[in-house]
Amino acid sequence: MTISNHDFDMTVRGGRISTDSKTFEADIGIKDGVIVCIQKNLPAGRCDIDATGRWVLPGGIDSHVHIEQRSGMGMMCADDFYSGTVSAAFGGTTTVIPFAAQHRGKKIPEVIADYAQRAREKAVIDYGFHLILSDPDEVALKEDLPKAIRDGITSLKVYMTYDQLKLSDYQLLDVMALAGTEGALVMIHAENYDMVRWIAQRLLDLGKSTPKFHAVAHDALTETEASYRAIVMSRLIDVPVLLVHVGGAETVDLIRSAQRLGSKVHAESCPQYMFLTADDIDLPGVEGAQFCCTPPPGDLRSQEAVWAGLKDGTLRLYSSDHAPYRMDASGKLPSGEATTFKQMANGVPGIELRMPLLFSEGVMTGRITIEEFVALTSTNHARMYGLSHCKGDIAVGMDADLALWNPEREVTVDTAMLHDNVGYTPYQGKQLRGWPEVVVSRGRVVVQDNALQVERGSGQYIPRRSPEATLPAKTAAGATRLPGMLGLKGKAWPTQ
Ligand code: DUC
Ligand code: ZN
Repeated sequence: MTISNHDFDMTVRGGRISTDSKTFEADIGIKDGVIVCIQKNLPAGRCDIDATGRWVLPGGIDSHVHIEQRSGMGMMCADDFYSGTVSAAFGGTTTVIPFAAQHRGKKIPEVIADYAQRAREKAVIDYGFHLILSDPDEVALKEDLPKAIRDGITSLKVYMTYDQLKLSDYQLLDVMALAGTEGALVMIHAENYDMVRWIAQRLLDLGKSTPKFHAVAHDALTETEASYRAIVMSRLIDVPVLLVHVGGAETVDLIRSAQRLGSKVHAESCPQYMFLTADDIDLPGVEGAQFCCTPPPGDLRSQEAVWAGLKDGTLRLYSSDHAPYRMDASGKLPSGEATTFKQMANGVPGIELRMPLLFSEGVMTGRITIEEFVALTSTNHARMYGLSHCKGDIAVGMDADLALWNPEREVTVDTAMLHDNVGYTPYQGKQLRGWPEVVVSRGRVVVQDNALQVERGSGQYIPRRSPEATLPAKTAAGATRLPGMLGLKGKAWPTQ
């Protein structure tokens, strides 16, 4: 076949392409935002990107980001849909899935419409939404959620802790059952509410209230207990669940064992559990608040467990859980120097450094392969969240979402080089090797020459399909399927 140079809006030529399964050298031809040709020696398109010496990877998908969202405690994130998506793009990410967050008493359709409008005006890369559900009442379960899921919000996030967000076990079962019927995935923040509350109260009674005690209150066992409970509930209902931001070594072991027994439990971890420890929080005064996320970073053993879990597939997703709060009264320090660990906003920024951190510390050190990197940062997210028809791969017919990495570029992390609106980074001073220098989203150059190349609002909403985990399961060879409790596995549950 002869291919004329009028055939392509864009070509990316001379690079080394990696997907989650293979690495090869070829050129990429793009038309109307979609990859239409992958082969060697393509003629240049109207826009021709020289990828010589670059690793051409699928654009990242960050499926756990808090953007322009008010926390359960009422704090507003420092990033809006513009700064959040710009920052994502500079770090090699071309799709984000932030949350539309329902606060109690708010109507779900209004919540979704509000987030959709704000994102439409500001996002520079493509996005979907998960729904945070804090009020699963009858209208939600019978009308609003089925409609939201049909409209492409195919994942629901629920909390087992936090005063304003926590669902009871009864409510969790309701949500899981609904998700099972409608083909949605339930994402779970798993921590034992009363264990955290009990430890926290004792610390406060003893006058131990500075941010470093956050890591004491949120003991890793609180995550393990709640994760176990969530897994058992998922077995009871026979519905898949996804445990988000897993940080504890025992929790990783628990998930691995449950998966080996056939439980439909999936899991995610984040940079803060691989590159930070509780020692980072142990700073004088309120300084440690910069490193406080929930669950908090653990110890070196838990870091190793997370790395091992990502490597062996126990943890399939590597997301940022970007939760941007400034070190001022708007977020981390509502009571200034007197702020207690109970008052500060929880979360760390990471949307821009998520991929560079793993590229440098994982791929360039040989801890993971480049294909594993692609799977963990992009392809698995597309599969997990119903985007694999258009995102997460370099193949003909897929959206032209690409990041061209320079594996030799050395970067010393500094807050000033980042594009978020947080004012600090927990990774300040870290030396990284490898950086995404050109980022393409749906055939548009988004980042090049260290500058943003697209307009505010040029990202698109992507309605998502049913997550792969919710489709009929293929039993892994050798896996032992647990019998459903009460002998009801696979049967329809009464809905009235
Ligand atoms: N913990 C959460 O539960 N949400 C946002 C960020 C965090 O650290
Ligand atoms: Zn969470």
